[in-house]
Order: sequence, then C-alpha cells, then structure tokens
Amino acid sequence: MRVPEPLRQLGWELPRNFLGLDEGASDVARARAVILPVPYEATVSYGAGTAGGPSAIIEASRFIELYDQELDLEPCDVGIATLPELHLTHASPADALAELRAAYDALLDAAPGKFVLMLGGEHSISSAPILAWADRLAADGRRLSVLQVDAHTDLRPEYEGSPFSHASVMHRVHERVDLVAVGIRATTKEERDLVRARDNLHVFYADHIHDGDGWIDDVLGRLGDDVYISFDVDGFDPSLVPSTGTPEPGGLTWYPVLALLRRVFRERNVVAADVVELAPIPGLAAPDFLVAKLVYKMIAYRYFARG
Ligand SMILES: [Mn+2]
Repeated sequence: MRVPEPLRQLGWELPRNFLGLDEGASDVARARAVILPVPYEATVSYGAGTAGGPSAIIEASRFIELYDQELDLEPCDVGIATLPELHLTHASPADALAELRAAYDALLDAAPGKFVLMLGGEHSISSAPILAWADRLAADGRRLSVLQVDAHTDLRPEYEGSPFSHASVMHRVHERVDLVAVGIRATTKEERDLVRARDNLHVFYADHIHDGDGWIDDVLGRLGDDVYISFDVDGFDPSLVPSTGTPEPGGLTWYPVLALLRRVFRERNVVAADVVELAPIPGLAAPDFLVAKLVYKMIAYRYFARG
C-alpha cells in the first residue's frame, strides 16, 4: 500500500517483499529480477514444513543489508520484484506441476529477459521451470545444463509410488538436459548405475569436494553455455541449515558455495534459478537468513559477477 505523502516520514515497517524494497525498486515492470514464491508441499518424505519456506526467506530478507561489500555496490539497484505466492492445486502432483508449468511459461512470456528466481516449496516443483527452459532453448537448437546443488541425487524413477516425488525430480528431466549435481552424499545403487551409464549426468560427491581442490573447474567443465541452477538447501551442511526435511551430514559450507556460484554466473549464461526445501524451524533464524542471503547473492552475481 502506498502511504500518503504527508505520512511518508513516519516509522513504517519495511514492505513485505524480498529485501523490503520500496515501490520503485520492487516494481515488476522495472525490475530486472523477479522472485516467484511457490509454497508447494505434497510429497515430502520425512520432515514437513517446506510450504513455509518462501515466506520465511522473504521475511528474513527484509533485515539483511542491501550493500554487498564483496561487490562494493547495492545489487538491489537492478530492481527486484516479488510476486505473490503461487498456490498450486492439491488435486494431484501431476496437476500441480502442469499448473506451475503454465504459470511459469506465462511469466516468461510476460516478463521477457528478466531473471526469475523461484522459491520453494519442495524440490518436485523444479521440473516445471527446468522443462520450460529446456523447451525454449531446444527451439533455438540449444541444450540446457542444470546445476543441481543437493545432498540427494533425486534420480529415482519414482518414490513412494509417485514419479512426481521430490526424490524423483531430476529423473523427470534427466533425458532433456545435461545434469551436474554438486554436494551429493545420499544416493542409491540404482541412481549410481544410471549416472555411470549416461554421459549427460555428472555427480560431484561432497566428500570429494571436501578433500580436493579444483572441483569448481571440473564442475564448470561439465556445464554447457546455458545453465539453470536448482539449489536444494540440504546441499548445505545441516550445522548451517538444519531446517530441511531430509538433512544429511557432511554438506557444503558458505564460502565454497559462493565460490562456485560466482564462477558459474561469471562464466555461463544462467537463465533462471530456484532455491527449494527450506522448512523453517520456529525460533531458529540463522538458516532463514542464510537462504535469504544466498538468494540475494545469486541475483548479485547474475548482474555484477562479470565485473
Ligand atoms: Mn535434497
């Protein structure tokens, strides 16, 4: 709501959008980045709560600094619009994903050239934007690469009877894209066999990252020109982000993740991204702030990492 001119100087709370930006900086027509909150949760297998992820990220974001000292600027100057939460049908996961796909295509058509960053919600929602981008690029003779940061490979053909499960999201797209998964430390023999059998699937296990140097060069070497980033926050170590449905020990830490993202945004065309699977724990603010800052860093690198 626009506060009347004579009342502007009073101590109003920050607007309830990503970063708490004023109307000019969050205007969707002007903004170069768009936040799409999708609080969908239907197939989570252990801890629930991802439906509260987008609102917790946006709430925490209103209290982080706009200035980025690494880049020495305020990345929000590009304009960041926050769309209302998109509520999907619970009739069935297939119907929900079809709804999301239609909405995502409509958004790309209505906001061409903008960087769309989707906030989940459970990881199953990522297949809709990934396939939307795979189709758009294929029409141009190009092939999408997906950079998946995750504890889990998510390559099961189905899980608990559903091919639309969060644990199957990358199986749903694996024939259409080149997939590079980073931070993995929970997988099955069947998923391992699938990765070994296909030369478009590459997994960087968390223990190799922990032990070695040069893994970022290797990740870059596997990514094509056009990249979609699907970031499951359980890729982080649970000491940093315990607020997720299926936490796994031995995850990634903050600075290696930033080093990876900085290089990917600098050296590739990142078409869009998502950040999923935050299941906020009441009273535990640090993970919400970490994920809010991760989202802001992605937008910052998208527009300023090229230097
Ligand atoms: Mn995961």
